[in-house]
Amino acid sequence: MTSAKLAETANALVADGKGILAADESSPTIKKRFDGIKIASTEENRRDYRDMLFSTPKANRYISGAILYDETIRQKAADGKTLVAKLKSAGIIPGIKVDMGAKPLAGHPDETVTEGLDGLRDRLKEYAKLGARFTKWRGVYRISDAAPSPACVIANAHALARYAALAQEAGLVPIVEPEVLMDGDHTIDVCEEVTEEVLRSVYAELANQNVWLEGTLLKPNMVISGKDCPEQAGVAEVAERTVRCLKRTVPAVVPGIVFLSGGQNDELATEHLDAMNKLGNLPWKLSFSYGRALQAAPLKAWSGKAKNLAAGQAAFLERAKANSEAATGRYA
Ligand code: 5MM
Repeated sequence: MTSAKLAETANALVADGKGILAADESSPTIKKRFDGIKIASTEENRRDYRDMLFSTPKANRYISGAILYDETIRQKAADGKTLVAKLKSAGIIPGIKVDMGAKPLAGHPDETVTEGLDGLRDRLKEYAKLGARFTKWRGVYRISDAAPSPACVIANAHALARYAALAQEAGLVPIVEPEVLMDGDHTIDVCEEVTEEVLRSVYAELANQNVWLEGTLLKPNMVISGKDCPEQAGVAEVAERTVRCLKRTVPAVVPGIVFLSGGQNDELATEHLDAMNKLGNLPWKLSFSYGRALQAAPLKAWSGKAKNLAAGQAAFLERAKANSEAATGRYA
């Protein structure tokens, strides 16, 4: 696959008013989500839930791509069609999470490094055959008095860049996801400082590994107050600081930045994205790659019951439409 193909996929994922559905919850995470609606995390329930989202009529007006988990990319829906085939026929680009999760970083209590580089070249080839056109890898950074340590920042940036280079070699667009968690009582100042340091290190490593930025997307956290910080920054401040931080660190040739929601409530995640786009004068597209902020409402409406399928899809479409409007700064 040529560079042109990588750029074409990256640009299609951030086409005007479109964003990504992150549905790549690993088994422990989807179990947590299903616990919330009191249904068992069986293979069949996971399949039906994801089929419900992917088959939502007209979703492709707002959703460009969906990130899958290893189980999902191999799964067939109850009607016998693969979930990948259903996404493709709905006009949604299939993607795949290729990291093997954040694991304890030796010598650094409470910090993690994301693993999964061993054997990645072969896994990427297989995912491409299964129909994936883009990939995702998430590095996780916790804020505390001692964290993130330089070791955590360097190790995760290195892994993200090694992954991105391998993904491009396989003809798959890498979504580079460095997530500074909102857990903690830190101020928005600290979040901005840490996010800037993390993004600087990520782009330095991407350059070291010869990653072609035009064929990548960035999936960062927003610059936001810690969840338990007594002073919560408002929407305008989050938007201004996030855009300032990104302008300082993310090269203009990157086609798009697709935010994670990170545990923000879904309405706020939409308002923040909208406020950023309303600022205008941005070198890249700013859109969404939300998991919880797109799925919380449909998960609740569906609640594991086939009779609620239409209600689940309506709730999903509503969040997708709102975020699509926010991705062009037209959310009212
Ligand atoms: C959907 O959740 C993704 C997978 O997490 P686990 O591997 O821990 O199960 C996660 O990477 C997600 O893609 C991003 O964090 C964005 O999701 P949110 O919910 O933060 O928007």
